[in-house]
Amino acid sequence: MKRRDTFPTNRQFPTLLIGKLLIVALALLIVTWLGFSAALTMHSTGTIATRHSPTPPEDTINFANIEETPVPGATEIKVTLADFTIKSTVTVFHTGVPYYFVVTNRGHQVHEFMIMPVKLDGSPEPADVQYNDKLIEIEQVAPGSTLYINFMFLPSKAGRYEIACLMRGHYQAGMKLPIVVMR
Ligand SMILES: [Cu+2]
Repeated sequence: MKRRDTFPTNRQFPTLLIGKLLIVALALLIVTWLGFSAALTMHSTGTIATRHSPTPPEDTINFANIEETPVPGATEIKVTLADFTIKSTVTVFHTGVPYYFVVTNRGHQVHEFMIMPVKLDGSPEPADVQYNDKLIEIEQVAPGSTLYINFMFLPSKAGRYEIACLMRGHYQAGMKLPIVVMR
């Protein structure tokens, strides 16, 4: 009977230990994150004294402002970002063709213009593949603004992709458009 009495205690011990370790790990993460944001804020503003808020003020958001002129013979592609859809006048592209992307954010929120690979069946790649093999990533397209970008798909980049916005929750809300790049 005595052994039975101590049994639950023995079983609880590793659970308690894991719980404590988790709390310590979480605390470390928070401290690291706070330090990281402080460093970022310092880097972007050059001062630490006036910035105590962990949320960056509006004026530190780096909106992309790309206004390239089209290369001769480029095919114009109109991409429309909205809350929360992506439309494009073309979804089948060819390698070696100069494209001129005109990307407009018609939404009320900040969006991102990204071209990232998907699997052959169209399902998303793991996050590291999405980021490592992305072809374009332009963050922070301001509401109401338009970007003008020349882009050519290299022959080695033929495959399946998505035009996507990976801002928090936007991809899940529908900001993805399958495209194909053919040789
Ligand atoms: Cu978005």
